[in-house]
Amino acid sequence: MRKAPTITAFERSPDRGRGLARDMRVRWALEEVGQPYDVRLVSFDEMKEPAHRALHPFGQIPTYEEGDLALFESGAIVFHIAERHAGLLPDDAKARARAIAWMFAALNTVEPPILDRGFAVLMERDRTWHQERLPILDDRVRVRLGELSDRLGGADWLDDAFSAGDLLMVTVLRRLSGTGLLDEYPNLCAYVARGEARPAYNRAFDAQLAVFTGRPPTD
Ligand SMILES: N[C@@H](CCC(=O)N[C@@H](CS)C(=O)NCC(=O)O)C(=O)O
Repeated sequence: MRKAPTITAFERSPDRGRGLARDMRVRWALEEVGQPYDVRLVSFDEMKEPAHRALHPFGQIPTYEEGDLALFESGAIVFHIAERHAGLLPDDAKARARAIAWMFAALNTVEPPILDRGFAVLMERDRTWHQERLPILDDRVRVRLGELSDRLGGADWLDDAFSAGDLLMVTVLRRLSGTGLLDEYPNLCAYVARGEARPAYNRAFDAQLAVFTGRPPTD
């Protein structure tokens, strides 16, 4: 029998397992396709050691090991899972290409301004210019949220059926929780809530949280 893939996740997470660390994307994708997986928890020190860097050149999580294949980058891992299993990418070639475009859009167009803002709040809060800069960063996030909101309109998902593009986009938008920015776009809030309501999302969330509560996830 083929061994289940192994992913890495934080032993200690800044959000205490509330679904923001990027192993959540990989867990969710694996749950969507019904692929069992093992998790190896790593400390911040271990992530920077040669053994982990052999898997992840930037010394981060998540990684993904399946037989002799080792992958890093959450987007590449989700794409690999979506290619290997049914359920995360449409069969129709054009719809599939569009879903892949949304995966890139989530990580390459929507996530960067959200990360810039998050990084500023985390690391630059004490700088004299922080309060002056924050509204600029907020507005950069708003530009992308407004555009995404316009495109989504009243649809449930970005391109017809739920796909890996939605999975990544929802996890990216969730990084705004607590900022109030997403609340300005009711259709995006509803979109995120739809993602969070998926059974696979909940199984992944519970499994990540269980690392920190010590309580096993309930199925
Ligand atoms: N682009 C990478 C980013 C990976 C990343 O930033 N991982 C974070 C956890 S969500 C991490 O390991 N942070 C610790 C560090 O960079 O030292 C991906 O999508 O996988």
